[in-house]
Amino acid sequence: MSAFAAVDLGASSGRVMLGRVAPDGLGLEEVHRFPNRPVRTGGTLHWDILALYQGVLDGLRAAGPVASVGIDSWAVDYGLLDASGALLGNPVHYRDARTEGMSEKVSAVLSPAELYAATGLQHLPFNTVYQLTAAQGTPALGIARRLLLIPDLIAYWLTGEAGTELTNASTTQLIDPRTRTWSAPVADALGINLGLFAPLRQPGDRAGELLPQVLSETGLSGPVPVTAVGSHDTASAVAGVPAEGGDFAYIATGTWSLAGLELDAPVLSEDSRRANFTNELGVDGTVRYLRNIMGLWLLQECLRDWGDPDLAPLLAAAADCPPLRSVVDAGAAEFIAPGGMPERLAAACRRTGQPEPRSRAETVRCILDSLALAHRRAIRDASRLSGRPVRVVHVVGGGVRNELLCQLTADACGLPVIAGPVEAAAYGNMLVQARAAGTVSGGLPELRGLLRESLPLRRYEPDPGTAAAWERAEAAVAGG
Ligand code: ADP
Ligand code: LRH
Repeated sequence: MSAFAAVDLGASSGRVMLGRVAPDGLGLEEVHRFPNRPVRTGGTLHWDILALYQGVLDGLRAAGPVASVGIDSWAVDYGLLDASGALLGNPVHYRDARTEGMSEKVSAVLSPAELYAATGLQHLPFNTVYQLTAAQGTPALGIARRLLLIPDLIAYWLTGEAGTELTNASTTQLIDPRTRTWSAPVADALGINLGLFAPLRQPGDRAGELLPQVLSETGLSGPVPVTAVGSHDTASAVAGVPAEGGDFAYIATGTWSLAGLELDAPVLSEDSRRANFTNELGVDGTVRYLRNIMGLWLLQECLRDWGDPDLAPLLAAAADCPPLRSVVDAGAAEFIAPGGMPERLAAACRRTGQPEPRSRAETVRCILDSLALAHRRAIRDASRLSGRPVRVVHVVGGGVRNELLCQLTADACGLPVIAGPVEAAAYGNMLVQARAAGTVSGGLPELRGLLRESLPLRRYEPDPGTAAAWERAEAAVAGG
């Protein structure tokens, strides 16, 4: 059988996609999509993990017979299990305020330079090490016997087998990107017990098979293996970039924009650390050298604040707004927390001496101009710091549907943008499964070739008439 269920849990929605490898190419059908709504209780923001798991079960039922199942999700977050394997509370959301002040606590033990040299990870206040530092002394961590990252937790419930998939493990800030295994010195220095983590798994490894109870809940007949994929959604999305050759950059645009390059080895220089580039691990021994940019979260939060108006007319109006009237730093940690986003954006404009957006359309234009500028800076910095030239930018993820964002990104980068697929993470997820099952073969170049043969992609050419304006905007940000 050549059908595969790709479970992709994003911060804004979860989906189960049915991927098929047919003689005339790859197919991907959305069989179930469900909202991912965080829940605040007792002042703490949580993931509603049981609702997500139920969404996975419903999706597997809708998918029908498959050769295997693969799971990817957002990074860094985890659930704790007690000695009986029961979940100790709902996983805490990475946007929860518990990590405030934890960077300072960690740097008192390991300087930012030492931490970067050991792990190659950009500083994000919610990296798992900071979350675990915040959790120190809590009853749950005290009695926990296992820590499972989100996709590994879902896989555990489906199969009864515990593992830690490598690409997502690399976002904990406890992995050495040179050896691609745990960094005992970092864990020891921070008092983190590596024994909590289940053994590492590589993308393509078998991760067990659906339990009898899961088979009956989903109406599937066994055996149905679960295959470890690039379980960090960004790792699967990068595997699903339909690039040709090596001189491409990618931007995975969804709730976040993850912009950077695929490399063979990490870049651990001091310049790289100062530029806040990360060396997350990718499929097939690759390194995802990238920077986190706030992404469409800025837009999602404005829409939520405005009572969820239709997006299409707002984007059309934003396209008619004056370009680059005001831009904010779309990489700034000040935008991580939820709530009051239109006012926070306006405040950032005021603080930097720029005009405030006067309408919703101008706010949207400010967001998209700011994202495009951040995309440009990330790709240029990544190219400079790694010495890798970039000829073309691939945009994948939900942002592919935002034509204005794709065009502004091409203009800002001064490079052609090839947009698609929207569901790159599900494609990367399914291709790793299909290869493990022996349905397709080859390395990433061959898998990407299959994507190029099967997918409609759209090309955006940069408008040279806008180049000077982007130069000025970049200079203003660099000087500010
Ligand atoms: P995640 O995986 O992080 O949950 P997605 O990759 O699904 O995110 O991307 C979601 C984003 O895609 C939305 O916030 C929205 O900005 C954008 N998007 C989705 N559909 C459209 C559309 N029809 N037009 C413009 N943008 C869209
Ligand atoms: C995107 C993503 C990103 C992480 C963030 C927590 O969904 O996985 O790569 O930095 O979520």
